[in-house]
Amino acid sequence: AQAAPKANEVVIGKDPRLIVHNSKTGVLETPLDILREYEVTPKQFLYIRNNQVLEGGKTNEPIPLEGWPVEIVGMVLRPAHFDASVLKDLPQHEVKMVLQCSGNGRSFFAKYGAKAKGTQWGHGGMGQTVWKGPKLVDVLAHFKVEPHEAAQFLTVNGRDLPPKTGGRPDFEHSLPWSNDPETDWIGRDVMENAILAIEMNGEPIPAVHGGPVRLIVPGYYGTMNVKWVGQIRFEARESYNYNQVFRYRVPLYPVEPGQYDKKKQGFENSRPNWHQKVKAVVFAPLDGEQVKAGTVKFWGVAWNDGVQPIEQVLVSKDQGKTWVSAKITAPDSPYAWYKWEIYLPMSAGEHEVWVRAIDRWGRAQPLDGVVDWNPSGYEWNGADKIKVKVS
Ligand code: MSS
Repeated sequence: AQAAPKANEVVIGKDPRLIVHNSKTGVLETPLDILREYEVTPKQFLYIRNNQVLEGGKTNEPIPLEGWPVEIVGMVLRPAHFDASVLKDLPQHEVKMVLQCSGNGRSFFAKYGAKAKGTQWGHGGMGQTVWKGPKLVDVLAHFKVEPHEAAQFLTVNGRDLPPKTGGRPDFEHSLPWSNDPETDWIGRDVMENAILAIEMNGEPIPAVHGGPVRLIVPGYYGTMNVKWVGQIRFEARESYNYNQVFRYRVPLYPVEPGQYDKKKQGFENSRPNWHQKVKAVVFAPLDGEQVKAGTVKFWGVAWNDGVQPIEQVLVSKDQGKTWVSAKITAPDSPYAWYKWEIYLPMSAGEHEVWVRAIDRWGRAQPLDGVVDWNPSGYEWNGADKIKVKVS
C-alpha cells in the first residue's frame, strides 16, 4: 500500500505536520500545538477546506489580480463586469478575524456519543487571519450598481470546478443583505462589513485560500467566505444551490440524534451556517497532557460572531458544580479571538477540566456536547472538556 500523502504533498507550501483529512480536494487541519504558537496563523499552517478544486489552486502561491473577471448581477440597476485589478485602487479595509469551518469540532459529537457524518475535525479547522480589500459597498458605489431594495440576499459564486460525478452545481452561498437600520442586524452586518479581499496576512491571497478575490464576512462561518469569487448576484431569495440548501444548514428546532431526515431539509425548517456561535478552546494543557502538581496555568482562546463582546470564560474542575472566572484579554478586532488564562491549584491524579465562554447577550456554550446535534455535524460549540494527568 502507498503511504498516505503528507500535507506538503497535498498543497504546495503547507507544513507536513498538518493533519490530512482529504488529499484529493485538500482538507487539512492545524494541530493545536502549532495553532497556539501564533497570534495570526501563518499561511503554511492555516487549515484548508476545499469542497472542490480550482484548477492549479492547490498551492500557497498567489494568482494575479490582472485577468481575473468578476461580475455583479441580478436585481441591480447597473450590472458591473470588471477586472479584479481595479479592486486595489479602491479604499482598502483590513479586518482580523477567526476563520472557522462550520464543521470544526464535528468529531466531538462522536466523542460524546452521537456521531455526525463528515470530516471528523478536532478543534483545528480554524485559524486567526487578517484580510484586506475594498468593502463590498464601496465596490457597488464605485460602479453605481445599486441593488434593488427587494434584494434580500447576496449570492456569491466561486470559480472552482464542481465534482465531475453527481451533477452537483458549482459552489456558491447566499448571505443576508439588508439596509434596515432599525431591526435587521442580520444582513446589516454583511452590508456594513463584507469585503472583497485581495490580501491575506499582508500578502496577496494564496491560491488555495481563495485568491485572487475572496468574499470575507467577519463573524460568519468559514463556508460563507467564498473563495475565487467570479460572480456576485443580488436576489430576492436564497439560492437553491446544493451547498446552500442541502449542506451548510442546521435544523431550526432541536432534533434527536440520528432521527432527522436530511432530504427533508428546506428553507422553512433550517437555517444556513451564518453567524459563528460562541466558543472557547483550551490551548494548554492539551487534552490528555501530563502536568506537575501545584499551580497549573490553563489558557486558550474564545470568540463568537463579533456582534457582542465575550464577557466571561468560566472554568470548572468538578464537572460543572462550581466555576471560576478566567482572566480574559480582548483583541483589537471584535472578530478576532480573545485570550483567556487562569492559574488553578492541581493535586495529583486524573482531572477533567471544563471551559465555557459566555457573551454579553448571555449566549453560552452548552455543557452537553450533543444537545445541538444535527445530521451534518455543523456548528459544534459544546464546552471544551479536557483530561489532565497530574503527577
Ligand atoms: N469557497 C469555494 N469557492 N469553494 C469551497 O469549497 N469552502 C468553504 C469556504 N469557501 C469553499 C469556499 C469552506 S466550507 C470553508 S470552511 C472555507 O472556505 C475554508 O477556507 P480555507 O481558506 O481555510 O480553506 Mo467549512 O464551513
